[in-house]
Amino acid sequence: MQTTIASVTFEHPIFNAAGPLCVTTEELNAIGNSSSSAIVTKSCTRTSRDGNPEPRYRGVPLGSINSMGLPNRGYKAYINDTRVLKEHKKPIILSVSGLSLEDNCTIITAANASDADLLELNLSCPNVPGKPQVGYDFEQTDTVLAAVMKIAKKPLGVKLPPYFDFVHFEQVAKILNKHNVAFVTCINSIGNALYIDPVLEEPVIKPKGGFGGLGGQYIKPTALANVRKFSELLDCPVIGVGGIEKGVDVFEFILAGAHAVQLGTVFMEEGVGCFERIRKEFEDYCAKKGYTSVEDFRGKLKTL
Ligand code: YRO
Repeated sequence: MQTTIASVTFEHPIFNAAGPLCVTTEELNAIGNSSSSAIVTKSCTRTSRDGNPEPRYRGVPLGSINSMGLPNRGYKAYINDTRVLKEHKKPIILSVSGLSLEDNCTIITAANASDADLLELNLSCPNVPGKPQVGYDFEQTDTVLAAVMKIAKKPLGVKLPPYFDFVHFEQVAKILNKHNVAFVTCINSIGNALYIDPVLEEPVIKPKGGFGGLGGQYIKPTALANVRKFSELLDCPVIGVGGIEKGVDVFEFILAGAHAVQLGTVFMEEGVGCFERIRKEFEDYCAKKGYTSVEDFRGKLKTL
């Protein structure tokens, strides 16, 4: 069940998403010691950040909502960690989320000399105050990619927000193909949802009046749609993320065209044990279907 992305081989297609439980060195080592097939670091900024006031994450029956506010130790700490994390002998993916184009360039230049195998640039980030996040502003997406692709010496992919319009899929894909991004990870959480506790008559998280990114079961069909569309339109591999919590979910994402998948909410809720559980469930499901490699069914969703 090996899979390859930008010439980097993964023992199986299931690893952690940037965000949950990947901020501290201890958490990253725990992912290294788990059945996760790679180690993805929390999106880093130029300087360390405490993030938003708590409560800022809440698991709910069908998923999660968060407004963490990018708590992280700053890029130098993660670049240092790559040297130690290498001992786990699995791919290391450095997630980059600078708050300006200049910061992204600084971080990527430093990452060129790290032990990261792949760089994942988070486009769900405000780059210019008053403008939408980069991923929802196609002019900015084009400008940012033109600049970062010039300096990246490691394979650089992008993490995308969800899209909901066929014309948007086509416009984004055209830009990503033009810049030869190494891979695309979709989707980030569905932005600015609101979850209300009717007993307390309050939102469940504190920042931003309760607005936050939606994850988990709520978003799986949107994630599958984004994976399907982009895997048809792009010249590079797609990594799927959004609402995976069982082995059969992994199967569905690969059927839709994913080369690998990442676990967000389920990892936050269950901890590192989710990687071995879901890997085993996925392998059992494939065995039952008579499939022995992901190429047997990747992208082969049937039509009605
Ligand atoms: O709040 C976060 O740190 C966060 N949460 C998500 O679900 N996705 C993200 O990409 C991030 C970091 C980026 C941002 C939302 C704070 C701009």
